Amino acid sequence: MKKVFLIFSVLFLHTKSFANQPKNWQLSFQDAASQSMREIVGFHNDILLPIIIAISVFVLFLIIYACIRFRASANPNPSKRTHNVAVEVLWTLVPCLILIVMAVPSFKILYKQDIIPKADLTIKAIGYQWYWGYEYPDENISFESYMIETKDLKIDQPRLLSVDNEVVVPVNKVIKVLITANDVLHAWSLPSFGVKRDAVPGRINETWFKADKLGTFYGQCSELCGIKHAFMPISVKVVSDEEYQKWLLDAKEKFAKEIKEENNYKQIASK
Ligand SMILES: [Cu+2]
Repeated sequence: MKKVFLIFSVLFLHTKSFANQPKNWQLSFQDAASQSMREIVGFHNDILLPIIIAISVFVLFLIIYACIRFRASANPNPSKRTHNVAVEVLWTLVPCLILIVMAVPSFKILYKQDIIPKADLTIKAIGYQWYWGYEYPDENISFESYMIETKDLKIDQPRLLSVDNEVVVPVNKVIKVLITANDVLHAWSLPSFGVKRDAVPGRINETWFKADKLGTFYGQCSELCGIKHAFMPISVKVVSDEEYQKWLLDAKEKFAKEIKEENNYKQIASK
């Protein structure tokens, strides 16, 4: 009994217990940390899954029914029928209706995600072979984010997902992400936020998310980009407003972009 309960809880209650990174033997999605992702998960669980299960059960029933009802031993003289208008109309119309039932909520979610609300913070993600570069254009911050090698991992850092410099964003704020690449195609993807966009050299794609949970969230490059494609993870740390301001002060020092050059230039220009 215990075993049955365990299997049941793994199969059906997994979304509750999973955190924000992939787990061994995981089924289905990671925990949602944004309204967008909750809508995607809801669409999958409440609309797609029931339809998939109903179709599978129906087709299985048809196969079993046909095998028994029309078996050779019970039908020495097989039926010669080739057409049935009613059945043909039905098997065309019903799938069309099912597709429409799926398409309406799907497009609704898609277009809702496509409209970027007024951003509280803009960050820029640049894909390189094989790491991510980040900029906070309004804060004059620019840094690179490399995966931490397995041998250098600290105890609570997940393998292949931890990076040296995480993106830090405040909770409950609209974050606009500008995404591009500097060499080949990459893709910036973060499952918990329901975000995935191609990083295309010479072009800027944009997306957004509003994280409503604190914590570190992990994603990976999702476009085959070369030999170390699997080793350029994305790590976003969602913190409170105060913590973000604190990080910002440090980051402006540590990751300052071209301040010195600008000052030098101003000094030279004023001479
Ligand atoms: Cu890549």
